[in-house]
Amino acid sequence: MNNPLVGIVMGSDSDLPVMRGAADILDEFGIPWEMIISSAHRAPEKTATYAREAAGRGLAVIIAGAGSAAHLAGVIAGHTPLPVIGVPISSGALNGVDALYATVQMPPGIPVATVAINGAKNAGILAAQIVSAGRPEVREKIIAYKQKMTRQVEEKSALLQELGVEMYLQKIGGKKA
Ligand code: RP5
Repeated sequence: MNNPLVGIVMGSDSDLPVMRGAADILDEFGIPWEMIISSAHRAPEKTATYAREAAGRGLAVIIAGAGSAAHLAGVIAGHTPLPVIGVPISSGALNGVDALYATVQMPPGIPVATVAINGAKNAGILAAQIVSAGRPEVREKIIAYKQKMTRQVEEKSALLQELGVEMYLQKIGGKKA
């Protein structure tokens, strides 16, 4: 796998600190990706062209992250047969609730699989799960990733039994109090 399988699109460079979370987790799964900045509002032609050409270029999934009146994922979904994952970005006065509603509330016929506000990491995992259909080596990595999370929960619980609440909180710096 060398050619990008996942396209990561974001509305602005201000979305990059969040959207890099998708690229980072795709790297963990060994899935090649590409990343561009485009905008449903500021660069509508570029966005439409990218979406129309994506499947033909071999992409399997598109992740689209945008804030404010976030139409990016929906517009892309309208121009491609590929599955589109939307990431509502927290920006501006409404802290991402505007982007969440704009991304998730798609009309029947044009789905956008919407993750949480700033949920780029989950978008990357979902993209990997989609890509894993027919790619057993990716499926294995996803299984191992989930097993690792389960182990971590078990280890934390065992440590909590051992240390008790106060010492456990001290150990983690009280950061989850
Ligand atoms: C959206 O507007 C972008 O996706 C970004 O989240 C938000 C603000 O964009 P900038 O003004 O920072 O470029 O289109």
